[in-house]
Amino acid sequence: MDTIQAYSLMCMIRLFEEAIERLFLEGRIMGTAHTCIGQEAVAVGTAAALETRDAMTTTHRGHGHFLARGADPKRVMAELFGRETGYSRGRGGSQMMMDPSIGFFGANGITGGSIPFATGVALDAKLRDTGRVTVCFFGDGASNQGVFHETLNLAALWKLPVLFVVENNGYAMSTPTARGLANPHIADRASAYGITGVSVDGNDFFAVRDCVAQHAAVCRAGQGPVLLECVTYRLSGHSRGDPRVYRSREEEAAAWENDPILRLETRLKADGTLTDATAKTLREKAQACVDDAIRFAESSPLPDPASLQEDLFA
Ligand SMILES: Cc1ncc(C[n+]2csc(CCOP(=O)(O)OP(=O)(O)O)c2C)c(N)n1
Ligand SMILES: [Mg+2]
Repeated sequence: MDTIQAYSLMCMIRLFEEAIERLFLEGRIMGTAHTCIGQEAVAVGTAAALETRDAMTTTHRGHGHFLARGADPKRVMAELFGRETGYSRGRGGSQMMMDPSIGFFGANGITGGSIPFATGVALDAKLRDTGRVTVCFFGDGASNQGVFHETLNLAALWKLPVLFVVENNGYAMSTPTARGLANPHIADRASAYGITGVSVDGNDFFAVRDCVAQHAAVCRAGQGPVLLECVTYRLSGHSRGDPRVYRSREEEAAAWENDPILRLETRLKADGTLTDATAKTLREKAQACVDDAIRFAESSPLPDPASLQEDLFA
């Protein structure tokens, strides 16, 4: 993935998420969703550093990770619309999408739920010696779950090829990290398990990409897991309809100054990779891709009620 592709992908993810927030307000999609506006550089920077054979797992805030990994925006949107053409045939919605064919082993509505799951994928890679690295995304809130500590201990003990990527986006629902973490530097927790912990500017596409590439190589070389903290900011509310009463509009305005897309665009223009005109064209293409996805989803059939008991595991 070159930097122009990365920029296009980040724009598409942003526009996809903005569309979802709008579609909820208009009552065109149901249920709930958590958007990743402001965190696009983590998703795309990570995806840009991985190989085809690698794997990813995500959280409740996972559309960006999935799209960055190569998911079809049409099928992601169709899943949000509850249509048969969606990734889970319209039965799961926002937090229930996966596609093993692109090494994407799913989202998880349980805070911290993906941490042991990703580690299982990494155990499989180690036992079968596939050279696959698994990236496990989770949030600052999830890093307070017991399962985070249990899993890091085991992954470190067994030297599993898993890159734990914690997106420290400033909040767990309405709780700011300063009120939820005794030590706000999540990367420091790595030392408890004798593994490397690194903190990186999660709004800098290049920093994320290079850091993931460097530490994925460590995992791939059999030297065990690494904990990578990407410091970012959740520009969106926690989930749809969040009035964001727990933070000020001034704080948000300051965070928008650090918008990862704006930063990448400024950098690419400064080094001559991108012009105003090309940026405009790329954004228009990204918007067309999202509009196509909405059209595809809305024109897709709802699941047949007679198929309700298919694909059930109980
Ligand atoms: C086991 C469990 N506890 C609580 C919740 C409710 N919940 C959903 S998202 C969330 C906050 C997660 O915060 P963080 O891990 O920082 O992720 P972010 O939402 O910031 O991406 C909580 C507590 C849940 N889904 N699962
Ligand atoms: Mg968080």
